[in-house]
Amino acid sequence: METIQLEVRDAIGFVTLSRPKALNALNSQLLNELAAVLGELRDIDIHALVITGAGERAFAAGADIAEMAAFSAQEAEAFSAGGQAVFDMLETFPVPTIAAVNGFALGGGCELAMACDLVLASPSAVFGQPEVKLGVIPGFGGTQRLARRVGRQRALELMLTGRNVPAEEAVQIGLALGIVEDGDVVGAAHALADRIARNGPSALRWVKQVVHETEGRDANAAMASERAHFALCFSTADQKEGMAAFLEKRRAAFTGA
Ligand code: CO8
Repeated sequence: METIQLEVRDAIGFVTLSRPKALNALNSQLLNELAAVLGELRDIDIHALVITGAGERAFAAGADIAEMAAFSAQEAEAFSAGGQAVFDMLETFPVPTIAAVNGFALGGGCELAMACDLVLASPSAVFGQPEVKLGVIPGFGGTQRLARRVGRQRALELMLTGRNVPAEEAVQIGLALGIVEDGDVVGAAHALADRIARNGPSALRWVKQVVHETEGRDANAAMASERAHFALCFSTADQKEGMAAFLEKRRAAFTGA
């Protein structure tokens, strides 16, 4: 792979977007390679996935403007569909995903971060959906995911002005979970992934599944899904172990069974 680096360490997948000379802009090659890596990682037993950008300056400064500049409407639709499909793969990835945002996360870069479950930011991180400045709109899920994160009015303000959002504001409005003051966002993501991985694996998978699958569904259907998955937990050995460990005042030893 030329544009994606993958490392698996401590049962965590670390995916690095790697086109640092173009501030890790998302071109077709990178999106295809990201899809291939996510496909490979689905078959590996990992606890979590961390995504970051190579270099000091950017997570990803957007979809690749040089590639898009001469697109026809049909090519634009295909590019948008491809990006949406990869980000959907990420959003529904079976284990928790963490974006470690180490600089610019603009346009498609911000959309990529929002397709992850949790977003950690370095103090220098800058978010935004500046597409309107280029005469286009977000095309990799931003019109949907930004409103879900920050609410409709704030999302519209950000997409209509295209302005940059510094890390501190990103946390205030719920776009990012927190700022990693020493700047080691990948280290902080690793620590967060380890903390999450102490919990029951099936419970983790089902929390994520219920939250995502019930989005936009009516309240009764959503509650029914929560109930069904809650019940499913009681067919696992991990539920018995987790509750026994609590009652015996010891730490649970989950096996994923
Ligand atoms: N695409 C391609 N190349 C880029 C991009 C990008 N998005 N961003 C930066 N680069 C390149 C620059 O062209 C430059 O290359 P070179 O050295 O060859 O001239 C290199 O990266 C370094 O960038 P700068 O010199 O501009 O660095 P600065 O520190 O001066 O500025 C910025 C950094 C502010 C991040 C600036 O590069 C910038 O504004 N970039 C574009 C940000 C942007 O508008 N992103 C949104 C793109 S649109 C989008 O993402 C839509 C997604 C949905 C698509 C749907 C499809 C149809």
